[in-house]
Amino acid sequence: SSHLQSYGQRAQNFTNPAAKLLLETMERKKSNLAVSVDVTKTKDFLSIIDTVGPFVCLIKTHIDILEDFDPSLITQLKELSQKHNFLIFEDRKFADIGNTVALQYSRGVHRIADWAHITNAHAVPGPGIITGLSSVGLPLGRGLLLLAEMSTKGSLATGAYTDATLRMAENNRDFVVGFVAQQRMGGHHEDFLVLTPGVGLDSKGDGMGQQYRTPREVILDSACDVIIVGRGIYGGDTAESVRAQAQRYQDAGWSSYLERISL
Ligand code: 5BU
Repeated sequence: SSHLQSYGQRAQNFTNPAAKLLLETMERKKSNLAVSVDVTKTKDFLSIIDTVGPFVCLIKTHIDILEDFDPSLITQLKELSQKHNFLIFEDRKFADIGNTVALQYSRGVHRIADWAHITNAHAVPGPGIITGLSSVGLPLGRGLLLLAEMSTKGSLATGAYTDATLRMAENNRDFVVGFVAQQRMGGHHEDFLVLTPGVGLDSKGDGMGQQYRTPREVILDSACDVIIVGRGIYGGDTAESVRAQAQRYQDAGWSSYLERISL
C-alpha cells in the first residue's frame, strides 16, 4: 500500500486556493500535463489551447511573445480555461525589486494578476520579491512558484542558491506554493508543488541549451508533480498531430504518477 498521498489528497496540505484547485484539477482530469504555448500569433495560440485543453491541468503562457496581443485575447483565454477546466500559469520569471514586480504583475498591458492563477519568480533579489508579488496576488487567491533550478545546460541555479530558494519558499507558505525545478528536493517536510520543464520524448535538446528528459524520468525518478511540454506537443503542424501528442504526453505523465504512488 502506498505511503505517498495522491494529488487529490495533497490539496488539503495547502491553504492557497490556486494550489488546491490545481491538485483537484489534476485528480479530476487524470492529468499532470502542462502545455507551454510559445507561439507569436493569437490565432495559433487560441487554437492550440482549444486542441490540448481536454488533456491538460495547466496552460503555461509567455504572454509577452504574442505580437498581436489585444486584451480581448484574455477574455478568450479565460473562456477556454472554463470550457476545458485548466488553470493558467504565466511563466513571467519576475526578477526585480518588490515595488517593481508588484507593478509588472498588476499593470502594464498584460495585467497578469487578473488572469494567471500561477506565476513564477527568480529568488535572486531575495524575499522582497515575494513581498511585492504577494501584495498583489495573495488577495486575489493567486500562487507563486520560485525558480529553484533550470532545465538548461550550465544553469547557475544549483547548490547553495537552490537551497536558499527552498528556505525562501518555506518562509512564505501562504503565497509560495512550490517550485519550477528538475527534481523534488529533500530536506523539507512541508508539501510543495514541483513543476518541471525540459520534457520531451523524441528529442534530447534544442541546440540553444535546452535539455529534455522523459515524463517517466521526471515524474517517477525525480518525483516531480507536473511535466511542462512545449515544442514536443505543438511542434506538429496539424491539429490532429497536436491532439495526438497531447494525449501521448498525458498518458506518459499519468502512468508514471500511478507507478510512483503505488511504490
Ligand atoms: P519546450 O518547447 O518544451 O522546450 O519549452 C519549454 C518551456 O518551458 C519554455 O516556455 C521555457 O521558457 C520554459 N522553461 C524551460 O524550458 N526551462 C526552465 O528551466 C524554465 C522554463 Br524555469
